[in-house]
Amino acid sequence: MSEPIRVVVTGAAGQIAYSLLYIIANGEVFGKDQKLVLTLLDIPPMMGVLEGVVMELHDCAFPLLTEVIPTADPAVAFKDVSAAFLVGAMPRREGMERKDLLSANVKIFKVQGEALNNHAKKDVKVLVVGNPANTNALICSHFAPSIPKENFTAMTRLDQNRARAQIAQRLGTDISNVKNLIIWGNHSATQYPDAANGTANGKPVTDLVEASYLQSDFVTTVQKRGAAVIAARKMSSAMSAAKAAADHIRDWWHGTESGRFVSMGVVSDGSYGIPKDIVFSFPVEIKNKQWKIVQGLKLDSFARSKLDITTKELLEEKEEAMAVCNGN
Ligand code: NAX
Repeated sequence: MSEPIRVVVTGAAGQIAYSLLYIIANGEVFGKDQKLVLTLLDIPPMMGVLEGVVMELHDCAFPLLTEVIPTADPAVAFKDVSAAFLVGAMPRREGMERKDLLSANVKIFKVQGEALNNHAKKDVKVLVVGNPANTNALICSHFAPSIPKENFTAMTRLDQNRARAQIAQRLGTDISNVKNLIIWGNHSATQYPDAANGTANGKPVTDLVEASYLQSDFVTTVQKRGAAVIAARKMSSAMSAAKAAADHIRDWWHGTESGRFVSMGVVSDGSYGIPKDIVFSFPVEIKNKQWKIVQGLKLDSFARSKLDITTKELLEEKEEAMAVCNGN
């Protein structure tokens, strides 16, 4: 058994965290021999609910969980953390403009970026789940200049998992046989789910599934899957979001097997002609806790037009977010 590492989950009294905390504390992210101290951040009105979550974590009797620290203070939550799941965010309320939501969340992620900068380990791995996830990750990194910007990522793994599930169901094959579907761009309805490099049972997905489906219903089903879950469940995706967050950090921590890539929102380095310094979902491979954007994949004119749309949205979000930060 190694020394415990500290891991923070924000929005810890919320519905995604309720599923996520079980997966983390059960050793499915950092390994079955890695002891953990969990710090749980939420806002002051949620401290009572959070106390109930803490009771349940104790009652699960997880062998790896050495301590649980609930708090409303970012300085306590982020102290010496090696990994941060930033799930908590302001939800969109009825009548709220996209701009209002962005503005509320920029303020939250500014505070949390500063707290990471001042209190976390310098090699902390940060995953932003709270929406708008890509731009929140960018803001967080901006306010944590002492931490490498490669350490800030946004979650598009749920979209990737949704894409894999769609293809596996269509082909009637086991999901573990479906690989390398890519999510490009923003975690929003402009994302581009791309099957051009995907394989199923070692064969190109494009040889197995009609192009007309891959370019229309497949794309829109994945883009709108979150809304479909809300319409059915009357609540947003939580179990699947928690599983995806765990997948994202587990792969970052332990690496990806050769030839398999995963989608992550990362700070663009200009690959594939995407402007630098926006958080954009790319296919990545991971070794020694470092991700690398997979290079040399072909993008046809259809794919390029989709990437342009999602890029434009991310540039607009960045501009709005920076205006909020600068008090404009
Ligand atoms: P809930 O509303 O159930 O929980 C959010 C929790 O965050 C609440 O307990 C709230 O008090 C807390 N919170 C608010 N402000 C906070 C702050 N400043 N510090 C700490 N905690 C704070 O939402 P849930 O369903 O858990 O979703 C959380 C976020 O994930 C939302 O922003 C949602 O839009 C986003 N999602 C992102 C997904 C992705 O793929 N990137 C998919 C799932 C999900 O929709």
